[in-house]
Amino acid sequence: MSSTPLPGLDDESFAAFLDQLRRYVDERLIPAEGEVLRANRVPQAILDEMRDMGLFGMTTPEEHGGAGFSTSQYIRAMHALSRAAPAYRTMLSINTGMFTTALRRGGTAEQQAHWLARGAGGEIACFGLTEPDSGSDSAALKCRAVRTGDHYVLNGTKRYITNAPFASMGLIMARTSAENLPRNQHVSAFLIDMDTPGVSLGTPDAKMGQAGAQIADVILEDVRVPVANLLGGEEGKGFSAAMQALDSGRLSVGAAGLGLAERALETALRYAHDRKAFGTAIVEFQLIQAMLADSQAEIYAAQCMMLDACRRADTGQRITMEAAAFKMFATEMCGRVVDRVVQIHGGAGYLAEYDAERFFRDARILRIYEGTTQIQQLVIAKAMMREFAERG
Ligand code: COS
Repeated sequence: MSSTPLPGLDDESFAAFLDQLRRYVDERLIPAEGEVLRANRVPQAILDEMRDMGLFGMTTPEEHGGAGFSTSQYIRAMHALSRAAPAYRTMLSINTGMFTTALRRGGTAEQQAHWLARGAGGEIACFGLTEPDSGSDSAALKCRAVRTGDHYVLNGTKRYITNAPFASMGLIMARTSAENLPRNQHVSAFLIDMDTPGVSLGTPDAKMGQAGAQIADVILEDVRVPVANLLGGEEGKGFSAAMQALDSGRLSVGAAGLGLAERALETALRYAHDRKAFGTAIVEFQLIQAMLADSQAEIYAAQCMMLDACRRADTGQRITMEAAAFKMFATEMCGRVVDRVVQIHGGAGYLAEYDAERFFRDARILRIYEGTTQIQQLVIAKAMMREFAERG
């Protein structure tokens, strides 16, 4: 099992990659947003381009067909993508984030060789932790895996599963013990092919925002999964794998909040220059300037947090606290920024015709998924208390 940080590209190659990605975002992804919104999906041609650019394999080690990006490189790439509609990042993010992290940290060599290569090649993955009766309290899951000979039989329902409608692979958390065990060791993780008999999907859920990013229930009825697909080959490793995967997922969601806030603020700055009131551009009014300035300062703080948390991850440190703090701050900040952006647009900010309204709706889920703000507060406080106890 490998858990060492990935080495990453050399600085010059990464700078060239990021430059190319930023151009792709501006010249291809942003102009295609209308199509994503109308069809409620990312066009196939764009998915193919993203595969050809190697974006699905950003965090996969080179020996498994990926680019081997360091955490800093990966998160900076997700940040760059997040200037465009959230669906683009979402199509990649389960592969490059939670699925790959759990496999790299917790998978056996054979599992890594098989599943990482598929993910890097662009087969879409989903990650099944949440259930109808367990969201924040993830260890209370009911989905059951019972061993019979050389298979486990899985039964249960997973809810709000991002990318499920497009996925061919899933990493599914299920309980291998009816009783709750210390350190949540009743939770195990299973790698499954989504076309396994007994796996079916609910109708994709209608949502407030983030058009093109789809979620659905994953229903498991007597799904037979070979023992070889138990993550790490050992029962009881699932919760830890899920939490480590969430550390990576939270950095990515923080970067999404930051990218969206930056895009929204640019839109407001442009609007404030164009829009006239009382005989002058509204950007000249100090109360408008205050909203712009507060937003810019908060964006700067989130940029610094992102770079610091990623730098720590690249030195091999556990970044549970930093990922939670960045996710919490960046997504709450994004909520404040998109609200001000609507305000700066005035009545126009409430109209679907302007992007401000869409940004406002797209931002709302960021404070909820991959751990609500309240869960991040618990994670941060727990880390503080643990450190305090260790200091004695
Ligand atoms: N990295 C590695 N191991 C971790 C870990 C992490 N980030 N977090 C937990 N673990 C492992 C550890 O082994 C831990 O035991 P120790 O603390 O003794 O080392 C064990 O798991 C149990 O962890 P913990 O005691 O923190 O679990 P809790 O039951 O207290 O739950 C919360 C913690 C509530 C924070 C957790 O359930 C959570 O994050 N919930 C939100 C889930 C979520 O984000 N869902 C969003 C959708 S998923 S796509």
